Amino acid sequence: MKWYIIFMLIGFKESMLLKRMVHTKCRGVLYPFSDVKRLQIKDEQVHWSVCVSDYDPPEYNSKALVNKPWADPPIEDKSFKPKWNELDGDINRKSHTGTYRIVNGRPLNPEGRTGIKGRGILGKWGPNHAADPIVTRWKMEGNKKVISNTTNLPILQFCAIQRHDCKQWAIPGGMVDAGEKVSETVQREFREEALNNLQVSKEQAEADEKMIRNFFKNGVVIYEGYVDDPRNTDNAWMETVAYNFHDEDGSHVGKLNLTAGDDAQNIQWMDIDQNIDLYASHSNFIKAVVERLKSHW
Ligand code: RP5
Repeated sequence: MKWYIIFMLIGFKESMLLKRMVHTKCRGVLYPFSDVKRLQIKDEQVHWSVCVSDYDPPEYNSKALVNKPWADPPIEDKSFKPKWNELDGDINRKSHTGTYRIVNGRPLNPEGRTGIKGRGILGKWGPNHAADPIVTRWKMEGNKKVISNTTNLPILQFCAIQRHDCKQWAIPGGMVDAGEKVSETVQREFREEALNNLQVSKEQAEADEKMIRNFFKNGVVIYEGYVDDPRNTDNAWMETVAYNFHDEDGSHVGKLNLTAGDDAQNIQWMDIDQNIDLYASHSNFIKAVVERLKSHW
């Protein structure tokens, strides 16, 4: 075989591997907020295309979901007739990843096995849709951008919240409400989690409100798809649309004093580099923003 064909094949295999990176955060030993142990599987056993003949994970359906108006009924409920892979009334059961399979009446996680069946603590069977606002500004010293000594590139900051539930730092995202547009969710979640109780005068609040509404008109979609979220199961999983809202001169949302609210315990403008350790697959979304804005990583 000619040498260039060998190189092409190696390159092709590598790019396939990158695309098929397996989920890991939803394969931890214990399912979040429970004492249910996930069945431990190897990376090479994750995809459904690989036969694992004795795969029989435990089932977990949190009792906290019973009679919650935003949650689906139990899957065996005779009155529950979901329209999989479709817009089901106000509920979006379509996946950003394409058509997911239904096996024995249950939707199958498109990214493969997680070592647990049921829907855990997720409200919906199948995809659970969220939206993530990545609000960024440049790190400044006086009126100069701070440049990294290692990469010679400007350092970017994003609005990070510390989640109440697991204490991990994250993008201030949240679930898309039934019938809500994703573009509305990103703004609502940011307001609830990052702009709670701004202590300003009535006049200032009115001016800020106008500025915030305009600022959120200019989002760029950075990612649409599956989230490697610790709550995922074989039959229920998180998906998101992540938007970047960038404040180039720091005179818009970048100038506001952030205050944690709702699901957030702490909040900060966090410096971005390759060591950031965030909830679920949020670091991957941040990396996409870094590439977009050509900043330090
Ligand atoms: C993640 O969970 C999404 O990326 C989003 O940030 C978040 C939504 O869930 P809650 O914060 O509402 O629990 O998968």
